[in-house]
Amino acid sequence: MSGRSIVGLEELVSVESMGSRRRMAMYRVGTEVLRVMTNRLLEKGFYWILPVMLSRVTDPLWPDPGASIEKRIELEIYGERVKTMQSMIIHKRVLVSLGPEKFFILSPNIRIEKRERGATGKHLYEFTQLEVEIAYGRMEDVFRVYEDLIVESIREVNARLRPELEALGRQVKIPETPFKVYKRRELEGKYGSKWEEGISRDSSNPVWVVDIPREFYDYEDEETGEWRNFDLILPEGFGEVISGAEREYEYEKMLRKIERDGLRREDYSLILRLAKEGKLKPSAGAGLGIERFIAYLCGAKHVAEVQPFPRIPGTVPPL
Ligand code: ASN
Repeated sequence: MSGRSIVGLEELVSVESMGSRRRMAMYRVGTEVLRVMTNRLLEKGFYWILPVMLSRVTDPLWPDPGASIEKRIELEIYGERVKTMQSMIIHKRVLVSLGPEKFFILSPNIRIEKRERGATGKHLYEFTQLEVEIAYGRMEDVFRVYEDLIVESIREVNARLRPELEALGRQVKIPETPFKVYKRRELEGKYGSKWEEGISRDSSNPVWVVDIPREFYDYEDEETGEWRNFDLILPEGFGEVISGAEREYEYEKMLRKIERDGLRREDYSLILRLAKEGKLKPSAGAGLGIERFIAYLCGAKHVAEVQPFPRIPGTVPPL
């Protein structure tokens, strides 16, 4: 999965290989994953909301130590400054408070990652998250939702796409549920700062990791210092595929955290106003990186292999 040169990658995802047997099998797996996941969520009563891509406010992706953004894109429309979407987290928080209490969004994100990230095998500068948000939800509710989506899509892919899996020379076994939960501190003790790689290499089932210091919107228990947030780590070096959390909803606390992070409070004035008026509901949610999950099922060498129009950091393809 890692350490490939960008030159090799460009070849791997050239326009000519767009319709190869291997890539066609990947698109088929992707189609099945999207079918199963959206169907399961609809059966559970989630609303299906369509995404937005330009907005006055987006996810700051800061101070997440895992983020490595080279450039934040802002442009002017109708005389106003807008940003391209880094994640719909702020939109999800507002919608879950004022609109449907549980919904999902297939949300395209633009994150201009540093060039070096082209070689990790895991990063794209355009990708899609399957975002979920549940009013008054807890982390465990979100765990159960995604465990079901993951298990059912693997089951269906294995049952229905035998020729495709054969072409890919790959078959992922159905994971055991519930997935194990590790604390980030315990993994740091064992693996140091590269805990994600360590646990991904050493486990054969996906695992949840909780309590990861990051953006202001994730809930932090001020008494214990623990964050009520999580990542899901896939095995075999595929690494993180879901991030999520229970959310902050109290005005004073959010304001304090926004200032602590050195962010501009004006950027978050809407969500702050709702919090101040007591209209921001507690919620929990997460986003699953669709391309990463498909890449895992397909045993892709680089996550960009599952994209017909690959978005590898550091490269700008013809299409
Ligand atoms: N989708 C993530 C969440 O719901 C946020 C992110 O992508 N940074 O927590």
